[in-house]
Amino acid sequence: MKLYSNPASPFARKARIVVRELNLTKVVEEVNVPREGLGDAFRSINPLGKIPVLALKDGSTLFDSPVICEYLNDLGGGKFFPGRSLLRENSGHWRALTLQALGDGICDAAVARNVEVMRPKALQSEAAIQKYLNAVMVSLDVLEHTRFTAKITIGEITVACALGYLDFRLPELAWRETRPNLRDWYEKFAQYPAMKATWPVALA
Ligand SMILES: N[C@@H](CCC(=O)N[C@@H](CS)C(=O)NCC(=O)O)C(=O)O
Repeated sequence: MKLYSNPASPFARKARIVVRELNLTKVVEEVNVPREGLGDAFRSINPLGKIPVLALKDGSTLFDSPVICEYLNDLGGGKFFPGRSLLRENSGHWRALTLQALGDGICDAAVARNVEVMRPKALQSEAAIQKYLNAVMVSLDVLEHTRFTAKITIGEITVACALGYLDFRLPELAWRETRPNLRDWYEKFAQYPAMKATWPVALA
């Protein structure tokens, strides 16, 4: 099967980490899609024009990153999506999915902010830029007070990809300065071989 991705995408990085952690590198071929290959040029593969996409052997395609990661987790017998429980809703399955949504949401806001600042100055909306930045900052504050354990779920993977993306695209945020717990947690998480092997790279 083929994983359409590129080395700058934090969403694709989640799937690329799961592939490595579950030893799926022999069955999942990574196909690099450059920036100019996205949007309209990519709609025949994903109508939304976005990566990541997982193209299966039977011709079907899966997107977006939460769906792909769950599929890969099942395929590789992983435990990144803990089982459901209604007894402790703030742990296990629902916690992992909510943490994943928070990490993905940080990336969505950071990407939207970057798109806005790349527009001609006269067309930029300062209010929109501030709104996106607020979403990132308040989410980081929530993560600073999140208790992380040694258990790694799709939530932790996504948060780590989001922090890596902020370092890559928004280093001026200096998010570590006021968030020592998150800084220490990320410093350890960033040592995993799958994190190191998927470090963001600027597109040519
Ligand atoms: N919710 C999607 C977001 C994917 C996404 O935004 N991908 C970006 C790359 S980081 C993309 O392909 N953008 C191209 C475009 O919007 O034209 C997911 O989780 O997979």
